[in-house]
Amino acid sequence: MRSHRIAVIPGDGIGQEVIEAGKKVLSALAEKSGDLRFEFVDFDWSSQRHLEKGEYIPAGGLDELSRFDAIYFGAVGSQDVPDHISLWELRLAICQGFDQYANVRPARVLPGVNSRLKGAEDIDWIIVRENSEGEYSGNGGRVHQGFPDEVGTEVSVFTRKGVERIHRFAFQLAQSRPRKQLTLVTKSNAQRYGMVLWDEVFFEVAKDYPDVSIDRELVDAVTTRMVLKPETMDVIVATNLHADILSDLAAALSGSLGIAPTANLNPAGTFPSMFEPIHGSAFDIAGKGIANPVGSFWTAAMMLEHLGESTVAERLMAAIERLTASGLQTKDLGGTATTRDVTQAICADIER
Ligand code: GGG
Repeated sequence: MRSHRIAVIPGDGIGQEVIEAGKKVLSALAEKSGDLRFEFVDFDWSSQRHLEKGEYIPAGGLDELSRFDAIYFGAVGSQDVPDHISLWELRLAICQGFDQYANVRPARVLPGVNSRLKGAEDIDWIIVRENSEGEYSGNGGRVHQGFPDEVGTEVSVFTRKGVERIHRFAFQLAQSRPRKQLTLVTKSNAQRYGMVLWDEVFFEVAKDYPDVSIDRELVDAVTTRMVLKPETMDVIVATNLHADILSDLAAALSGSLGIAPTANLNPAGTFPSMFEPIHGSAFDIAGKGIANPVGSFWTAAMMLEHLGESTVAERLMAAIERLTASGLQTKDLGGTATTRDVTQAICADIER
């Protein structure tokens, strides 16, 4: 019997609904396999907990989490807590605490999904987001708060180590794909220090991967290329902030933010990696039972792949594609199905 210990942090809003759905799907896969077991341990780390106890993660919480094989995360964000507090105290505390420096975001149009973008069937991208530093270094401050001469600074920090390791990761990922193509995205015309370091290190690292074809874009220009020439791109590497924005665009072009998955990887394996749908807590639709759980299913497939369960991951991806192709879709995709309808349908497919 193969067994995996999974820490489950549904978090806020629809995170709770889609992760519950994802657990059902993982349990159905384990049941069907017969020789696979998941041990789920639920953590109530959320904005609700912060409001009640003054903390998202209890003392010793990260130590406890470090003993799991993987983390299955929902979403963070609440109307009752400022976003910069919820994000930093939960999601970023885990990503940065566990050095999950490689954030991997695939985008493609699943069968049956109407993307509205002409040529969207050519979207087959993986966006690699630097996930540990840059614009998310937490470096800055405010003085003279509330006065007319108030100042706020937000300093991006790019280290050679941080830049080199994400480029190497992106090159190796590109190398593993049929097209072996990697696009570097920066804004080095306007930002002449950290972004130039990004460019320079990229071209140094490129010498070690001669089989990968490379090109380079400014972040503003790449948005038009993503919309107008989606077929010309494969793997894209960008900074923490740029890739966050580009991956939301990629998800929308592929049909819906509700579909897209993310892996926050600690490639060295010294800490667990964390898997989450890219969407946030979407509190406008939370509690209505209409959230699209497909992003959490695809996320589960990425987690299975990471856990060495490639065959089960493939089985799940095939079931996801049959599900979307069947036309049973939630509101974000133009359908009327509920989270429960979609979850029951995929579980029934897996159990068949
Ligand atoms: N599941 C992803 C999530 O909860 N995201 C919340 C969010 O606001 N993220 C912003 C960011 O990661 O930059």
